Amino acid sequence: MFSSQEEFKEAYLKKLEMTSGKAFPDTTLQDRYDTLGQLIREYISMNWIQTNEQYRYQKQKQVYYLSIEFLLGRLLRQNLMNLGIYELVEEGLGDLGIDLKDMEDVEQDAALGNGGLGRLAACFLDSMASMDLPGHGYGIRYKHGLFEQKIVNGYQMELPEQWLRHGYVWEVRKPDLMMQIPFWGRIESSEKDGVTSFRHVDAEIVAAVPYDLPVVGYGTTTVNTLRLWNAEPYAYKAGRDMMKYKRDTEAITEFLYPDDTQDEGKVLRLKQQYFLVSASIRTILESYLSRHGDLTNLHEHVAIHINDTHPVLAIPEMMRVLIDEYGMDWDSAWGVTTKTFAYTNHTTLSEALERWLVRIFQPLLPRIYMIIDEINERFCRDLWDAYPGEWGRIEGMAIIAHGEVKMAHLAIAGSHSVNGVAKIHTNILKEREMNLFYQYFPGKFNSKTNGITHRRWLLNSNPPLASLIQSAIGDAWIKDPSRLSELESFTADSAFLENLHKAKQLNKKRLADRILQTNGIVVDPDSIFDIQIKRLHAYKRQLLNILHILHLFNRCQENPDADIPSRTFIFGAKASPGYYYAKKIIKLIHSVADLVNDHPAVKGRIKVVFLENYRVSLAEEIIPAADVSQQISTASKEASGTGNMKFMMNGALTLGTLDGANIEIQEQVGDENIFIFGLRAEEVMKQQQDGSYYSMEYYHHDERIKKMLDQLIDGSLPDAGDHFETIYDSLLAENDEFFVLRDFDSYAKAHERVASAYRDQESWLRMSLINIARSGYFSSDRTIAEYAREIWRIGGVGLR
Ligand code: 26W
Repeated sequence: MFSSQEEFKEAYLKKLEMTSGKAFPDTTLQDRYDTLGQLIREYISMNWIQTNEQYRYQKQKQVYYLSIEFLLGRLLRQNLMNLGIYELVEEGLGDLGIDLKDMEDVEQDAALGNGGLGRLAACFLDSMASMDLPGHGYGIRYKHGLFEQKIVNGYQMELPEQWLRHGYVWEVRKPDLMMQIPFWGRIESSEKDGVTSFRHVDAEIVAAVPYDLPVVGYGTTTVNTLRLWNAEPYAYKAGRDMMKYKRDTEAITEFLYPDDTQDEGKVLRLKQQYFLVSASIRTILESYLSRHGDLTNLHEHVAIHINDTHPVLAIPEMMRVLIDEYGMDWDSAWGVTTKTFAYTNHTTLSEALERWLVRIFQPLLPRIYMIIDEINERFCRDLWDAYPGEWGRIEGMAIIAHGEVKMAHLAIAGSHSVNGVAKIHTNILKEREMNLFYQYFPGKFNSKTNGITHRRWLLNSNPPLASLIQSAIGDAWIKDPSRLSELESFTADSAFLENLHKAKQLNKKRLADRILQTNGIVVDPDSIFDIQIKRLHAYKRQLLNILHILHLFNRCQENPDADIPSRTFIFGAKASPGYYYAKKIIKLIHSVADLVNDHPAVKGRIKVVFLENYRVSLAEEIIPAADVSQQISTASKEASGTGNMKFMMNGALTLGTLDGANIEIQEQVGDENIFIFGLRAEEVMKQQQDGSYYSMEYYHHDERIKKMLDQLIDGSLPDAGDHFETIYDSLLAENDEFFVLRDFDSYAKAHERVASAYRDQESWLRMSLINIARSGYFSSDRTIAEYAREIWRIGGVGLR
C-alpha cells in the first residue's frame, strides 16, 4: 500500500491511469474520485480482514445493530481522518494539482435514512469502531435513498435520489453469502415421535445479496462491518410471470420509505422488514455456529439490538430458525431469544407506532405469523396468571388484538431491555405510553440519552474550531470527548475568545458564500445566524419560527427604527411526500421570505433562507456557522433530538423548550447558558388531557397573534392564494394541536433575550465556549459505552 506521500502519489497515479484508461490530464473529477475511493478502500482491507480474524479467534461477544435506516452521509473525509492519512492524501493530491475538497464534493451522500433514527445508527457505528467494540450494522441497500428535494416556486418537489449512479466505491458485493428469503406460500406440518415440524412450501424465494461497507475506527486498526442487503431474483419458476417476479423482487430494496413518523402499513414495507431480518438473523447464527457449537448460550456471545420496531420481526425469525432449523424446544428458544434481543423506542407519536393488519401480515409471512400467534398466546396466559380477570389490561398489552399485530408489544415481550433515548422520553414511556408494560417488566426499562459522533460533527466538519481546541488542550478529546471540559479554563481568556469568534466568523462567511451561490441571497456574516434544520413536522414547530419572523417584520413596519439586531433565519427541512400540511409550511416559509428579504421597512435586518435538499453533508456546512440553535418542539413530543447536540458542540446557543435532550443540555450548561421558553411537558400533557386549551383565546387577546394569523389569509403574503387557510384553520378551528399560539409570547420574549445577549459579544462567546466545553457528555462514545456496559454486557478498550 503506501505509507508516504510519494508512495501515495505513485500508487494513485498508477491506479488512475489503469482504471480510467486515460492519461492523467484527461481524467474527470469522477475518475479521480473513484480511483481515490478504491485506493483507500483497498488500503482499509488489511485491517478489515485482521479485525474479523481477531473477532473469530478471540470469540469476543459480538453486537449486531439492526436498523432499516443508516443515514451515513459522505464517507471519504471520515475514512481519511479515522485512518490518520487526511493530510498525507491532501498534500499528495495537492502536488498533483488536485484539491481534495473537490474530491469530497463529488461523493454522493448515502442517504439511507429519514432523520434522527437513521443518523443515530450511523453515529453509533463510528463510536463502536472507534472504541474497538465488535459492533456491526445490518441494513438495506436501497437503490434510491431519501428523495432529492427541489423547491419550485416555494413548493417541495421530490426527485428519485441516485446515489448509485456512478457506483459506490466503499461497498464490496459478496454474492457467495447470498441468503434465500421466502414470501407467501403456506406451512405444512408433520408429526414424528411427538415432535411437530413445519415446512414452508410454494413460497416465492428472493435472493438477499450482501454488500459490505467497512466501518473504520478512529486512530485504531479496528474496522467493523456494515452489511447492506440487496434484493435480487433467485430462481425463475416455470409458468411464473418472470417480469413480474423480477419487478416484485427488485422492488423490495428499490426505495427507502420517506416517512419518519407516519406508519403507512404498506405490504412492500413489511417485505423490506422481513427481508432485512431474515437474511441478518441467519447470517448471524451461521457465523456464531462457525465459532461456537451450542446455541443454548447464544446470548452470552451475541447481542442483537433492534432500532425501533422496524426490525422487530427478528425476534420471531430467531424463534423460527432455532425451532424449525435447529430443532430447539420452544421454552429454550424463547429463553435464548429474549436474552439476546434489546429494543430502543424513538418516538411516542401514536401515528408512528407500527401495527400490521393480520390480513396483510399472515398471507405474506405464514410461518412468522404462526410463531407470533404462539408468542401472544403464551404471553397473554402469563398475564392472566399475573392479573387474573383483568381483561382490559391484557387486551391493552396483547401482541395481536383487533386484527392487528402490535409491533412495539412484540418488541417489549421479546427483549430483555427496552430503552428510551432521553430521560424525559423514558419517563413518558414508563408513566404513559408503556405503563402497563413497565408495571409488568420494570427491570427491562432503562434510559440511554442519545449522542453524536464528535469526530464527524466537530473534528471533521469544523476544522477552524477543532484546530483552535487542539491548540488549547491538545487532541486527547478526540478519543475521550469528556476532556473538552478542559476548555472551561479559557472562559476568561479574551485572546482565546477572540479566536473562537474568528473561527465562527470563518464558518459564517463560508455559509454566506454558499447561500449567495445557491439561493442568490446576500446575508450578513455579522448578523445572528439563527438556524432550524430537521425534518418538517408539525410537532417540531417550524410554524412557530416562521410566524415569529412575520411578527418581527410587522414590528419593523410599525416602527422602522425599532432596535432589532439583524438576523439571518436559516431553514432546512424535507417533508414526507404525502404530508401536505408540512408542505404548506414549506410554502409559507418561502412566501414570508419573499415578503421580508428586500422589504424597505426591514432594511436588511431580517433575512429568511430556505436551503434546499437538506441532508447530512449540508448539515456539516450549516452547523459550524450557527449562533442560535432552534429546538422548539412542543414539550413531550421530541423524544430526544440529536441536532441540538451538534449545534451545542459547535458553540451555538440553544433556544428551546424543555423537551427531549434539551433538558439534559440545560443540566450540563446551566440556565444562564441556554434560552428556555414555553410550556413544560407535564403542562402540555395535562392540557391535552383536560382539553383546557382554547387557541381562539390567544387570537382574540394577543394583537400580535391576530395580525399574523389574519395575514395568512388576507392576501398580505406573496403568492399565498388560499394555501395558508389550512394552516389558519389548524391553529384556530382545529384548536392548535401543538400549542403554537400558547407558546408564542414566551417564545418572542426568549428571542428578545437572545437579541440582547448577542449584543454583549464577550459574554456571548463565554456562553458559547461553555456549551462546547460541556458537550462531551453528548458524544455517542458516552452513549455507546452505556449500551455496551448496561445492555449488551460487552467489554472493550474504549470502555476502560
Ligand atoms: C413507520 C414510520 C416511521 C419511520 C421512522 C416511524 C418512526 C420513525 C422514527 C422513529 C422517527 C425518528 O427518527 N425519531 C427520532 O429519533 C431520534 C433518534 O433517537 C430522536 O432524537 C428524535 O427525537 C426522534 O424524533
